[in-house]
Amino acid sequence: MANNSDTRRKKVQLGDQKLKRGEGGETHQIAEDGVPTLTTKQGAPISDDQNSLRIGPRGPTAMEDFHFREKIFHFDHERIPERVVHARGFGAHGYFENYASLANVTRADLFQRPGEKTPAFVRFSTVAGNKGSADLARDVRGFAVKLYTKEGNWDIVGNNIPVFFIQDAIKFPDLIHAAKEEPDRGFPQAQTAHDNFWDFISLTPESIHMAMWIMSDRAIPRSFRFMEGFGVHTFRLVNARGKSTFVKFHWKPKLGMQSVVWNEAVKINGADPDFHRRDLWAAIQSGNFPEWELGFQLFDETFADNFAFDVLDATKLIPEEEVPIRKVGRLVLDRCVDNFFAETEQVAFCTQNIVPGVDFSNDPLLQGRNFSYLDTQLKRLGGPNFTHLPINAPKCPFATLQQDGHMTLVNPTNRANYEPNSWGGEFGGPRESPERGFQSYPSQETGPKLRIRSDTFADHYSQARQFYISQTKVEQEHITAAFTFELSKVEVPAIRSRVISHLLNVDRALAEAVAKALRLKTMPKPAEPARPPRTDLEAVQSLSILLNAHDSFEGRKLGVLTSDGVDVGVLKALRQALDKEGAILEVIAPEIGGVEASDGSWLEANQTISGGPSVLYDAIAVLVSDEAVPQLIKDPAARDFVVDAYAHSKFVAYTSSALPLLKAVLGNRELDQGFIEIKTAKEVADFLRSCCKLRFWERTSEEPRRIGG
Ligand code: HDE
Repeated sequence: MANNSDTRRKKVQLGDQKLKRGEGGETHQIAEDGVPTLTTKQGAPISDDQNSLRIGPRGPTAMEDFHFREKIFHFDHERIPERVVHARGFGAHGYFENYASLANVTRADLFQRPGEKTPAFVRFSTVAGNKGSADLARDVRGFAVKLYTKEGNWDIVGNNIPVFFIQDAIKFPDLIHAAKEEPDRGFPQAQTAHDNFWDFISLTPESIHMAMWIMSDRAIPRSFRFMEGFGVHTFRLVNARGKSTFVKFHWKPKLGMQSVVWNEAVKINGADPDFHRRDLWAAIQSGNFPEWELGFQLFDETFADNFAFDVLDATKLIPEEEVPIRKVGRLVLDRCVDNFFAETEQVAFCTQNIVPGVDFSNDPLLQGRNFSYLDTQLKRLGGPNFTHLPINAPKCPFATLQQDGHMTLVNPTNRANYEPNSWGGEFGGPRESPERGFQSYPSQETGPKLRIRSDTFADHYSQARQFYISQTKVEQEHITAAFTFELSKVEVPAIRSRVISHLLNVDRALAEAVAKALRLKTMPKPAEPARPPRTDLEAVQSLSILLNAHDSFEGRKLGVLTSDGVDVGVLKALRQALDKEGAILEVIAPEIGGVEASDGSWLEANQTISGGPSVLYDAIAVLVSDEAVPQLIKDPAARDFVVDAYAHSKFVAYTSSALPLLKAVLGNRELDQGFIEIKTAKEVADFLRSCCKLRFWERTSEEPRRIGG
């Protein structure tokens, strides 16, 4: 019988693996060469991990094989229930740095001292898809931040869209059932383009504002690094004197916002389903730490009473133009997790995790969430002691009188596990602190007990319209195309019509454009609104992605298609210019082994042409040699590389030798100003300046930047 135990020991790679040492006697489990001995969970050394124990070489497996049984038993229990929503997510560590003392508005400890850093963990996610779904689903993105403050963990469990579908938490299960895969068939997954979703939306007018947002490019972000975050609900801040100020939380990405286009999203999902997680991981690993600024929109009761909408209604936002955002600090993500499961999967965000100086509002969605998050962690993590997991434990001292339960790691060690108690000193345990402890804001609450929705929540269309007219022409075209795509996947014509009947209350031109694109035979009547939509809300710049772009290529990626004979001078100039801008260059070559450049030097490739399609890049350069062109013209992947970049309005740099490829692939289309020939360093600089605009929208839209329909 083969016994390869010698080679087997060498196979154990020490790598980054941290040696888990018991409390004593640890050294004889580690051989002299530093390689740890494989053991059972009980620490018993294992001699053979390749063969189970059996009776005779071809006989049955012995029950006494404790190593086999432990190994299989543990494997069988590796999975925990995935999150019922936001199952697919990706997390990273970092810190929040406070700019100035905010003691006048909040007593929250993390905001008291300028420059103070608070450790943070952030998990980004999609909502509808399962854990293994693709990153570029059209969906809301979760933006959940855990701040390990010196007075407890504070979780801001937000999204990348500032409003929500529903006004009352009791509708959440219905919304999510409708959005996720249909129960009889188990599909479609990670998609809202199906009957159940639009059936629910069309029967729930309060969701129309949010529907506008998810049909916009906000729902297909280029990367987590390029999206905004929102706390969504109105919260309270409370200062040391007990004065309360209402607040809405905003996260503003340092690199500005950017999205992809739908056709690109669909292709990215095939080319790299992990596009977003890879992007965040790569940025952090390379030291380009993603950053957001935290902003407060602060307002008082008088503003709340006079605002056109109810500040407790999560289907509404307060435009920045009406209540400006005050930047209070920055969030930096500078460390990837050591282990995905232990940290990203087991992190337990709870909206009710707040700290002294922050308080809830009566938003009925928030109130419902405060029940749901704690409850869901019990199911997911299997017991009440999930706070003992390192990712969930506070980093400040904590002392409770709670004890026992599954998997407890910390129990009170004092004699008294109750209070009041008369044990003094070390035996008595922790005591409450009226001065330091959390005080709920003493708002006056009275009224009859009713199942009712306030009248002040009844306007469902006005802000949907304001959102639409605040978009540039390109963005409006994308919204029209998104509605058309989604509704074309709906099989029941009556559902399509019902959605259009709502769009008629938002913007007639939009409704007509979608109806036409669907080839709807008869235009429905506008849905009966609970309250007539207002038409006096003006377009605001803050709601558009394109009007807030940063004019920068920092943090973006250029894909360079090369071949043998690639012009090494041009490539060098490109690399230098991109380095200076803080952008990344990837070399794409016919074979992964690389290419021989014009000066005979060897150039390593990052991707092959089929492995690195242009959808993975923000802009492309085609630097192939004359000799390579005939072969590339025949290669479908090389053709798609150019055609897709063209169709997705990307900037394309090229050397004159590559021109025949562009011409052959694009047929008789004119090379517009988005195509830039590069030879000199100045031309390379000009190309990069164009790339800062991110897309050459003129190619696909006649009036790319005009606001309003
Ligand atoms: Fe959530 N949501 N949610 N949600 N949510 C969950 O908690 C829920 C809502 C959000 O990365 C669940 O731990 C209800 C709004 C994020 O781990 C669950 C309602 C917003 C995450 C839950 C809402 C969010 C969740 C599932 C209606 C933006 C992922 C797993 C009232 C402000 C957190 C979990 C992470 C996760 C319930 C609505 C954001 C079931 C009942 C509005 C970012 O508890």
